[in-house]
Amino acid sequence: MLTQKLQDALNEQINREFFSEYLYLAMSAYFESIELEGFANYFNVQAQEEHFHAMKMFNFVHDKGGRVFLKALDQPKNEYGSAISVIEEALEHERHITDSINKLMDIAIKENDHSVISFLKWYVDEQVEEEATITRLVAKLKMINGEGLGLLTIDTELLARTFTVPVEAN
Ligand code: OFO
Repeated sequence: MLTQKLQDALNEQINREFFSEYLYLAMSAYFESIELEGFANYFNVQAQEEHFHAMKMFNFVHDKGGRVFLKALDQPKNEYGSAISVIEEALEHERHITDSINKLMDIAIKENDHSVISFLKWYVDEQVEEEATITRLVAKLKMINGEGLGLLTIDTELLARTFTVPVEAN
């Protein structure tokens, strides 16, 4: 069983993960509109990861005998000024998600629910990787001033990214 407080907090996080999926799909669509298909692919894959994050939590709430209540998703931003501004906003968003996972963990600790604490450790670790990946991308884009041949080279590299279900989650 989950306490009401934990169930509510997990439901809020499920909404944030689905919003992340939606946000990254909007970013992917923006990159499609400016013909940067590698960046579009990167965010399309990122959106699939977010769907996985949301569903992993969705299933966990049910496994714990709780109830999932889906809420409305906010409208994501659809227009951006440049590739680098998208990546910087993605990094900002991931920092916000890390903060929300940490707050969720704080609640699980206060409620003394060891199964939720154990479950959330996967997300704590995942956020380290999420932030590191986007931080590197921001750094690379700054090195090339976010334009020209460097931008096209990174775009080509990002075409190779594919979604794979995390091994530890199988
Ligand atoms: Fe679910 O980690 Fe990004 O938002």
